[in-house]
Amino acid sequence: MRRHSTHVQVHKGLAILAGAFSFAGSVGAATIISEGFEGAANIFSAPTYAYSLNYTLPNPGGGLNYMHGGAGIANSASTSVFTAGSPLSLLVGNITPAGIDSGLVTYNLYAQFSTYLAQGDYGTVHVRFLDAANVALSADVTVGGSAFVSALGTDPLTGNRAWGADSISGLVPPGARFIEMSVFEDKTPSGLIIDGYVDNINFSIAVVPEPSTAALFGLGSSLLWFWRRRR
Ligand SMILES: [Ca+2]
Ligand SMILES: [Ca+2]
Repeated sequence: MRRHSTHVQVHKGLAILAGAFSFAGSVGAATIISEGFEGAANIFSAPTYAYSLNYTLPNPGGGLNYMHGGAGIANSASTSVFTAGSPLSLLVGNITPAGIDSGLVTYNLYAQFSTYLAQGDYGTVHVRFLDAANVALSADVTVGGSAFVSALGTDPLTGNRAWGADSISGLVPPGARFIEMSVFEDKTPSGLIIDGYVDNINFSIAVVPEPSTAALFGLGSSLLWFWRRRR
């Protein structure tokens, strides 16, 4: 009896999700940053390597180049930070202050990572939400980092490391008007170059359809979560 009731809830959840997605084409959405390091310059003014150097396994997504952290301090742990220009506005693609302040705008941060052999160098992509006065609203949102990069696969013959994609999504904090994006590049004591390899960084935002639908979307997700937990 109980089991049957849960089954019905699942179908409700799926129906609500389908309804929410059907609105997606008619509302605000924007890509704030999309950097593949293919050009002569990049928004982080970061140095790049060519995939043809074979410092890593191939990136399944293709492309010719990716960023690294440049020279660090020899025989010492060190960090370099590469920041994308000045703060970037969130008020693009029909995204409004009212939408953000009502908690109706979501973000997605995505990037790909790799590293040099077994050295343990790594990149971390940070996004900081800023208010109208450029004051940080919350702790940085991050992808990549030491744990993620150290878990990437290794070619048994060459020792070259695989590429892996990390992403995180959530709600743009009310009051946010800008973001600042930085790539932190860290090296362990071995070697000189900071080999936190990063490619295809993307940060996008989108409006959750409308208040009533948004509430239902949340409900649908909760029901799906509940259903999965029960399995
Ligand atoms: Ca690339
Ligand atoms: Ca290194």
